[in-house]
Amino acid sequence: MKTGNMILVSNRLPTTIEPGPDGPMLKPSSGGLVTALKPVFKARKGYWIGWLGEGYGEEMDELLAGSATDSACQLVTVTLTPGERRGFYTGFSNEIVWPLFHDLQERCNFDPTYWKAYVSVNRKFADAAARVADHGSIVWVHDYHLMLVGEFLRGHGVRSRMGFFLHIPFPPVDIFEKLPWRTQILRALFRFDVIGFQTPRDERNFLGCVRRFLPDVDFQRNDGEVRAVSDGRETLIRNFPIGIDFDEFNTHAQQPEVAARIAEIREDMRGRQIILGVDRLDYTKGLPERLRAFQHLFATCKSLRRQVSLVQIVVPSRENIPKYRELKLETETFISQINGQYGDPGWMPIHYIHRSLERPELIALYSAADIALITPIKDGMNLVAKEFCASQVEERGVLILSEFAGSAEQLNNGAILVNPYDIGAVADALHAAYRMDQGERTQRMRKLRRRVRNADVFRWCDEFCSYLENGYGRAARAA
Ligand code: GDG
Repeated sequence: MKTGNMILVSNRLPTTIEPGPDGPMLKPSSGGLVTALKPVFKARKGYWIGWLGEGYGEEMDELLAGSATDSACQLVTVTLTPGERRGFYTGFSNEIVWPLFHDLQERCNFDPTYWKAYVSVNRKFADAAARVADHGSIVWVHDYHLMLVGEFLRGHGVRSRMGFFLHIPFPPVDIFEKLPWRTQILRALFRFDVIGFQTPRDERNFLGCVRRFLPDVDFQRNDGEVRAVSDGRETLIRNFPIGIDFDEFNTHAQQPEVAARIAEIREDMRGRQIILGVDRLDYTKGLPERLRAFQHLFATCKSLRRQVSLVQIVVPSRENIPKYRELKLETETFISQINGQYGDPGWMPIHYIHRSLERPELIALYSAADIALITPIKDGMNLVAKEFCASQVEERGVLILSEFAGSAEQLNNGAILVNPYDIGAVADALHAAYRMDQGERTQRMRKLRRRVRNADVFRWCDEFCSYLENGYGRAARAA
């Protein structure tokens, strides 16, 4: 192996295996992490280590090699037994860390067998990374599924520079302290050279937890950078808000076929304003709260009936987890209730789409929308908010954004920020957005687009990798 390779480690690979009519087939994975990393790793050499999906056998390797031809990155699969997958993924990752880190402790199931599975699967990922690592490689581990990988890699004697980025929020002390394995996880994270978070709030929460549970760690603060020393090893802790490939959305939205599709969508909606929601089916995305606000809007403001429609795209997610199946049923029941209550033959209040759309169709909807309604009850960043802005080439859409999304920190200047639990305030924001004149819409959207363009995914990657490779950021490197 040549030196200088990037080894990226994440739970999922950018490609997933699924049963097809003629046997297993490969399809692109969904979700924010893969969307963010794909453009970055097209341009880099190295390895991407992850799980391919159920039903993987070695006969898939040839198919897999073909699927990676647009990237210089080689895909390496980690195979997991159904039991490992249940304990590590469904259990520890999605029944403990995901709800806890989104402040939903009442949804956690602190089953000790989940921890055992988490430890052993993290070791498996580390074993796979150790097989391809040498002293020149840099290792970048992603997200909450793999917080122990750094510790196991060091155990293998890997001395490469290693970084960890958390895509979801990091909770405050009084929530994190509920985790029975809190100390082991914090300790393991300090085996990395760089630990990255989405926002200053997450960074602050993490530092608060470290102070409380690892009192032996020393901190030095210099020019806004925090360096911590634990067991003689220095770790940089910093926030790196993730971005999107702005140019891709911006350019795509101007293609003639997308423009034609935008015109069709507008005609189908017969001049009504389009309110757009795009979410993975997940209880953190605030769908029931959003629907309640929408219902409240029609109940309190009759004049808006027949003037707006919500197009709600819900991408299937974690379908084998009972809580997610319950949420699907709850969402669908609520939508049909609202449509039944207010709709008539010429007007459907909510158009519900439960599938993943092709990218061009998604971009056409982002561009055609008059209002984007993005109201997670908590979210690490939320890329949909940024993709909406990048696709708004006519600068006519209004962004209504939850103040609990990481992206609110960067987009507060042009978006209307709302508390998603305050259904009256969300309904008021919808009303204000509906009535907003073109001048104000343009002014706000221009600010938002500038912000999203200037902090794109390439800059995020560059900044993180600069700290990872050199120990300092781009500004210091340029000086
Ligand atoms: C995690 C964190 C953080 C959605 N519908 C379709 C579709 N999508 C794509 C979007 C977007 C992605 O899925 C969703 O990303 P988000 O950031 O909104 O949310 P998570 O999946 O929860 O991501 C999140 C992110 O990681 C990155 O760090 O922002 O906070 O939870 O890219 O475009 N894609 C296609 N069709 C659809 O119908 N093709």
